[in-house]
Amino acid sequence: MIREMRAAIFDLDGVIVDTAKYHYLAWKRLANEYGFDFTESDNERLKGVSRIRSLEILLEIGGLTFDNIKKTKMADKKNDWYVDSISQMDASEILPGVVEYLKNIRAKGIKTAIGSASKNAPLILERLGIISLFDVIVDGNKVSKAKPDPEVFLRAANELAIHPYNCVVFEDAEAGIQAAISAGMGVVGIGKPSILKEADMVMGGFYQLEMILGTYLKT
Ligand code: B16
Ligand code: MG
Repeated sequence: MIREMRAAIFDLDGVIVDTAKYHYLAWKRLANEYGFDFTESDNERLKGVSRIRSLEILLEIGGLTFDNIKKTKMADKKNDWYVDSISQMDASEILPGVVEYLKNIRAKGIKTAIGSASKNAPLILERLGIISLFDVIVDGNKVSKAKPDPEVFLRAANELAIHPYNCVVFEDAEAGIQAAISAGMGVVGIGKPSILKEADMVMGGFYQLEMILGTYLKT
């Protein structure tokens, strides 16, 4: 079945740039302050998950419970450390093949959007110097329901004025793949096929995407 791609919607963290390492260091620092460890494998559970839900998972791992006021303060503290790290980023951290792919599809008239859970998406895109390569940016500030709810992608399609069927989402997290499927969109997983089983196809990265420029082959 051939799906014509008229819009490409990109997750940010793990697709355009690898911010997971900065999230990890900030969450680990918070965990250590509260006397427990947080491993890289624990960090896998936070990919694509909202900031407050990430904190709840962290507290589950540490076996701790706090009220909402305390949780907000903890999440703010982690975010301050995270923002310090991402403020140092530059274009050298954009993942291989991303800029070329964006320029290629835009030259063919395909619309581009960001669909990210991150409330820091505009800051990251500005640091990377690629904000102008996107027609629309939908981030964690614009949506009330986190992935796997399809809200973030449906809002991007709506702002682009493209039917969801003609949108293809590029995602690295299982929750995001589910969100794209629920939105009725095509979905390309960026990462490992063993983890992103529900995607229509899975690629290691954008350097492997030449074959689906213009039209999108659903497998
Ligand atoms: P922030 P994505 C997600 O971004 C990250 O994958 C996830 O680890 C993070 O907790 C979430 O953004 C919220 O980020 O704390 O910056 O608002 O993958 O949806 O682009
Ligand atoms: Mg992601």
